[in-house]
Amino acid sequence: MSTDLIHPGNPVEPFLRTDRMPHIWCPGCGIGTTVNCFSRALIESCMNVNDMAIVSGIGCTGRVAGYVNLDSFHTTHGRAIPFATGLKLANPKRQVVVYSGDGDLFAIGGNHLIHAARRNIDLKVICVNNLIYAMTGGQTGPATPGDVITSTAPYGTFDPAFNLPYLTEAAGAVYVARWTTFHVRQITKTMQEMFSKKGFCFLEIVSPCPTLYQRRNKMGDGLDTMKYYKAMSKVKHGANTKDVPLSRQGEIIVGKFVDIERPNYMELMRNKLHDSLGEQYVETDELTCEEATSCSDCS
Ligand SMILES: Cc1ncc(C[n+]2csc(CCOP(=O)(O)OP(=O)(O)O)c2C)c(N)n1
Ligand code: SF4
Repeated sequence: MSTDLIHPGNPVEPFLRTDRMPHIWCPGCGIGTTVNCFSRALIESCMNVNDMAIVSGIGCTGRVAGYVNLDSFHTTHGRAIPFATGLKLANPKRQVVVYSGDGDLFAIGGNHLIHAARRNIDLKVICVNNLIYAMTGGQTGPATPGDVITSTAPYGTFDPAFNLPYLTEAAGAVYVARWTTFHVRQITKTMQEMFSKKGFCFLEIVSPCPTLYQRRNKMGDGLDTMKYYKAMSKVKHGANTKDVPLSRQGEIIVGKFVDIERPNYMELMRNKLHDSLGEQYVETDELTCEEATSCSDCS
C-alpha cells in the first residue's frame, strides 16, 4: 500500500512557509486558526496564488504575512493599507489582501482605513480582533471593550470602543462581515466571497489572546474562549451595524452585515479620465512597456 495514502500531506501546507515554523503564536491563540481558514479559502476558491499579494502591518497578527507562501509584505505599523493601495493601483489585476490586527488597522492605521473604504479601493481587509494590543504587552486598544483589565488600565477600561463593522460601513465599505474563530467554515466561506467581490471588503474575526487578554481578565484559556464564543454568538445576517458593538462578556452578533454595489476607485478614475480626455485616454494595461516609460514630458 502506498505510504501517501496512509500519511496524506496537510492540504494547507503548500500555502505556508513551513521553513519558518515553529511560529511565534502562543498556545490557544486564534491567529493560526484564521490562517488555516485563509488557506482553505484559497484552495476552495481555486485562486491562482500567483495573482495574489498579502500585506500586514506590525503585531502578532502582522506576522501572518511572513508565514504564508504568497507574495507577502510585512510593512510598518499602521501602514498596511496605503502599501496595499499602491500595490493595487500599480497592478489592478492583483488580488490584494490586507491581514492585520485591530490596533494596526484602527489606531495608528485608522486614517488610512477610512479613506480606503471611502474611495472603495479594491482591497480585501481581514482584521483579527483580539480586543487588545497584544504584541506590545496587552495595552488598551481602540477595540478594547469597557470594564476590561489591560496593562494600561489596571482598574478597568472606561473609554468607549470602536464598533468595527459600524465604522467600516460608515466609511464606505461594500462588504462587511464578522465571525469568531469558533466559526471556521463561515470564515472560509466569507473569505471566498470577498475574493470574488470588487471593492473594499472587510472581515472582522474576533479571536482569543489567552496570554494577555484572558489571563488578566480571568477568562481561562483558548478552549474556554471557544466555549464562550459558541454560547454567546448569535448569527444575524443583515444586522444593522450600529447594533453590533462588542462588550466584555455579552452577546457577539456575527454574520454578513453589508453586501452592496458601488463603483470602485479604479472604475471612477477610468470613467472620469475617459470623460475628460476622450480619445486621448488610453487604458494603462493597453500601453506597451516602451510607451509607458517613454513619455516625452519626463524623459
Ligand atoms: C510606529 C510604531 N508605533 C508603535 C509600535 C509598537 N507596536 C508594535 S505592534 C503594536 C500593536 C499591535 O496591536 P494589534 O494591531 O492589535 O495586533 P496584535 O498584536 O494584537 O495582533 C504596537 C503599538 C511600532 N512597532 N511602530
Ligand atoms: S500574545 Fe496573544 S495575540 Fe499574541 S500570539 Fe500570544 S495569544 Fe496570540
